[in-house]
Amino acid sequence: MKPGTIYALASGIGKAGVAVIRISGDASESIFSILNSKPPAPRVATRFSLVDPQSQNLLDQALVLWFPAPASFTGENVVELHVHGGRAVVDGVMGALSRMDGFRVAEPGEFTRRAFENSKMDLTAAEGLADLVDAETTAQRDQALRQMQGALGDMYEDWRHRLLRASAYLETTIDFAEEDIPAGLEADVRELVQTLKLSISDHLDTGHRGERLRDGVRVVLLGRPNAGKSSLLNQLAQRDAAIVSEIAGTTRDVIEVHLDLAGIPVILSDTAGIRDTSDDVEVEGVRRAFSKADDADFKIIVADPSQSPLLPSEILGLIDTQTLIALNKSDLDVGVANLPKAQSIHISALTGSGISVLLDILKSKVKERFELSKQPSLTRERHRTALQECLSSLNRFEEIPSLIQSPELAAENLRTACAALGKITGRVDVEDLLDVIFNDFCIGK
Ligand SMILES: Nc1nc2c(ncn2[C@@H]2O[C@H](COP(=O)(O)OP(=O)(O)OP(=O)(O)O)[C@@H](O)[C@H]2O)c(=O)[nH]1
Ligand SMILES: [Mg+2]
Repeated sequence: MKPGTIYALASGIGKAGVAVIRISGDASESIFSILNSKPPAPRVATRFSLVDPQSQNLLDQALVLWFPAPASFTGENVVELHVHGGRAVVDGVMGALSRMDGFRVAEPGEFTRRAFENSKMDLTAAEGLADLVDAETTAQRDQALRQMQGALGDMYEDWRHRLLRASAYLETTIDFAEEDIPAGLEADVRELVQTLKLSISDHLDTGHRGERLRDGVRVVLLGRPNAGKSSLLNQLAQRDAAIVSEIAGTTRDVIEVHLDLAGIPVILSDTAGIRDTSDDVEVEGVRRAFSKADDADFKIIVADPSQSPLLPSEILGLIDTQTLIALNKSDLDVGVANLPKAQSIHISALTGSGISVLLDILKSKVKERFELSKQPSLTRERHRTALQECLSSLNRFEEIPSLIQSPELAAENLRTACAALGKITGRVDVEDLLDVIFNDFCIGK
């Protein structure tokens, strides 16, 4: 941990009713001697006149909270100053703090890092906290809160402890004569590993639910030029985000807007109309449209019934069971023939007719696949990589023909599997293994 007592503005920058300045570290308490006071009762808001120790100018009348270590966010001595949120007040107080002995401005994330280093939270909880601050929709908030409260960390820790226990049992057999090894040990350990592998695979296989809830479900609008994709994007976003014109090939770059559908964040992309063209910029636009289609969770194909063919083969090829077809320009009343089997809705991106039906269908599709599940979902690539590492070690473990014959190799594979899980929560201490051996070990003699 980098030394020093750190301070920072914990609330947003700019004029506000109240601003909160947070101070953490051994020297936090020295604030009170400068204010010629003893620390107030812990965690009780107390009014103080904040006076600049250098100029003796009154800086503000503030509410002050004192959290003595270890019962604080960081686990260190923490002081919170709730000052009036004007620029001059905040600048004055921050300036006075900068002149205090041992005080320095906190680096980004340093309070949370200290909380982690003082075992106030594991890494997944710290990540949950970061997500909570970024959360814009209710589902994002719920998922982040759950993670911050340890739902994900507890699950990974439970898995790791089960592996540690298995590994501890195997390690002890290394010194045993074969006849002293309890019958059934090999089968028990193998069963435990198999069950755990299933849990991990299930968790990895939830269709990126947690990651999409964090980052946004990807919905992409695709279709021929002039079908009305940009008009539909503007309708759904309820603003003029993309240029609309009667010239075919207007949109070239991918245009993204963020929507909140039933609390689930959605990134809606408008793309270039798909057609064969010799215009280099448009060719690149079409390439990007196909690439977006590849990454999409849901595709909405926009079609104009007055165009023939309604959907050329390269667009028909993009349709899957989840795809919605928006038959646009319903205000023009053109008949529709030869519709593909996917779900289709009549809309008019010009008048807005049918848009709410389209939105409802999209909402229910998004909810069905991405709503917060009972089991906590995987939320980050970092976790995915570590879990895959863990699974590889467990696969290697399973290939060992006899655990009793090669206990060192078996235990080694379990240890690397544990270490991979430990990376997720930040608990990779070898002390753990010793603890398990001494506290939980009761085989044989
Ligand atoms: N009558 C009618 N015209 C529409 C409707 N939706 C879009 N248009 C018109 O169709 C033309 C093309 O609309 P855009 O939204 O630019 O179409 P696009 O699919 O984004 O086209 P590209 O960007 O060229 O691929 C514009 O003149 C729109 O005003 C509709 O529902 N009814
Ligand atoms: Mg367009």
